[in-house]
Amino acid sequence: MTSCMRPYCDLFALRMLLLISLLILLVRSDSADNRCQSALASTCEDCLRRGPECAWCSQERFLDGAHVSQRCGSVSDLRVRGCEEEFIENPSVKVEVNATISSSQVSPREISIHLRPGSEASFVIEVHQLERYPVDLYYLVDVSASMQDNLDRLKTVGLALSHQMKEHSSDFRVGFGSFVDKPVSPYIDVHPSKLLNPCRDYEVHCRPAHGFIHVLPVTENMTEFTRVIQEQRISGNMDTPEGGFDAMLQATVCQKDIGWRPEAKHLLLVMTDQPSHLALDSKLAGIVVPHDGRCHLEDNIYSQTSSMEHPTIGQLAEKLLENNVYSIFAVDQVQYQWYEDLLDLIPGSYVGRMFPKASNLKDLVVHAYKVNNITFSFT
Ligand SMILES: *[C@@H]1O[C@H](CO)[C@@H](O)[C@H](O)[C@H]1NC(C)=O
Ligand SMILES: *[C@@H]1O[C@H](CO)[C@@H](O)[C@H](O)[C@H]1NC(C)=O
Ligand SMILES: [Ca+2]
Repeated sequence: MTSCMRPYCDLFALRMLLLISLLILLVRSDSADNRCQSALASTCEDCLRRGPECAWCSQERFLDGAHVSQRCGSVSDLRVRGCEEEFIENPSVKVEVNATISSSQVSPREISIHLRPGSEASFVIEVHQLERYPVDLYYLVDVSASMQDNLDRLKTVGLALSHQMKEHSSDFRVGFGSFVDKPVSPYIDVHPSKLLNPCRDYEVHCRPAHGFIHVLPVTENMTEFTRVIQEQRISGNMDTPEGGFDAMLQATVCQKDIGWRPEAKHLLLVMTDQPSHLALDSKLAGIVVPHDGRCHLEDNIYSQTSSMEHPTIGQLAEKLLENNVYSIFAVDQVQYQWYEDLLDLIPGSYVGRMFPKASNLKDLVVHAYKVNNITFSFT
């Protein structure tokens, strides 16, 4: 019975096809709009989270008087409803790799990612651990009076450490800087006779307190290192905590002065027998300007020590990360716990107990270096 002539059959089939496609189209756009408009989105972020097909119209007088959720919809829907192209917010997910910066250890070195709220992106990072990595080690030493023994031993220990590190590093360099505390009352005794020699009462000649002095830029010349250590003299101040974080921040951000090499691993070795002052401590001395996180070295001396607060731990951690500096706290047994509590707050840091006269300093640093190599962290 069904006798249709071929041309009509074809036409019928074509019509059916068109109808079905149209239906599919309708269903699809319908479900897209449903997704964008179900449970009224009241902000752009809300709307974009609904799904990759949802966009937001930010045009000022869009559908005057309509509920704000009407601004959310598929791009085509928004166009139809009269939203001008430039007001349709529909950011896409983009991962861009900057291939112009290359490195033998990590590739790519720079990735920029644009995400929309609620979306994901993935990328691959290749890490090649060089076996014998160039290493820069900066000794940041608390030279308050109680550190005399450690300082005395540092030149021999420093040499031994340097020899040992040559087994692990193709190119090992060291630098040196010292710190005490903010040289203002009440941290130091400001009696004129004590300013120049804070240790007068003990009939010892020592040098004035200072926030941070950068003494030796990172070098491979160990003779120079030894000479510099020999010249160091201790200092004195009044209260127990010292200005460690203040000095650490300078040593971290003053890249050029310190001489941190971009391709080397940066180790900041903090030797102290006391905890550090914290950000707000300096209010006691009337110092109320928050630390700005920048380098302030003038003639290798930290110039803002008496005018800026100590950095916060968060600020310090951020700067360490930003500059790829790993801190190693070599601290007195008594203060170990204080520094151990910092480990969670300062990623990539390490704390070790320093035995009297810094006798185990070599092992401590080598161990820190090895641990650090395994838990290679990146941001
Ligand atoms: C890639 O990095 C280089 C060096 O930092 C920079 O000059 C360049 O503009 C970057 N290119 C892109 C596409 O970000
Ligand atoms: C290393 O330092 C010493 C003294 O500090 C200096 O005499 C010597 O020339 C330096 N060596 C090199 C290779 O620079
Ligand atoms: Ca102090």
